[in-house]
Amino acid sequence: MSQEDIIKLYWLPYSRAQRIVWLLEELNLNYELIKHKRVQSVRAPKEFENVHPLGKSPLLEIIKPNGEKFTLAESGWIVQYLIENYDKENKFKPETSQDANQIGYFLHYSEGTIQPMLVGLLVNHVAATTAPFPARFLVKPIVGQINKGYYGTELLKNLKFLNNIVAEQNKKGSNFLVGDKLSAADIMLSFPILSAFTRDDMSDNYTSLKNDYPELYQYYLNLTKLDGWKKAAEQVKDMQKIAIDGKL
Ligand SMILES: N[C@@H](CCC(=O)N[C@@H](CS)C(=O)NCC(=O)O)C(=O)O
Repeated sequence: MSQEDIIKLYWLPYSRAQRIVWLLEELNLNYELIKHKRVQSVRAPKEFENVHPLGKSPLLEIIKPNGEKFTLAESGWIVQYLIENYDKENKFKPETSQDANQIGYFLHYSEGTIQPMLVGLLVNHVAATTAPFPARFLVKPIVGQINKGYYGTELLKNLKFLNNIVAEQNKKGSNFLVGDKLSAADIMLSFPILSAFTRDDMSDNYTSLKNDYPELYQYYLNLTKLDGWKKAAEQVKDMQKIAIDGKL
């Protein structure tokens, strides 16, 4: 496919941006990957604020042949935009209107519902592990209660929900979340699902996720066997460890 637009992706290690690398590979697009290390262990560098005021990752810049430039933020919107504008072979076109509805739901569900639970757990984990010495004894049980009463419990509810969907899909012979092919739903949800399985440590006593949600875990391992996933992993292997063919 001839591609006239210049596409630049601003990327951070272990971030939501990896799913955009994966989509760019699936769409067979040429792109420039601007990789930055995180600063203060988790934050994006200040330079990202020159691209978008909130300075998060992923950020995408599209430069048209006439010089017109678009800056795209929010991974759900970036995924939607790339598919709407560059999926010339209709690889990601839903087969039915039911599938379109379900994919649209997951595009928003990913950042709107499941991801905030993981962010809550991460913030609480940082609070519990970085509080100064005497306060730590107080902070730890408090955040433990918050996780038990909300973030952890809600995360488990969401993982059960997804596990049930994958189990139903498996019965129909599909390894994907919607229909029988890779969709924007798989691309978007790969990040929270991967985060849940690879960072069990954050969720206190919820360490048996792989055993409790086996279909979802196998689904995640299957994603790491796809060619597009592997090509995307190749692009970033100098800066992050990433599972390929089910192995880290
Ligand atoms: N809802 C946004 C979230 C973006 C976001 O928070 N990205 C993280 C990386 S996964 C980030 O840039 N963190 C560094 C920081 O906040 O300084 C999206 O889906 O793109």
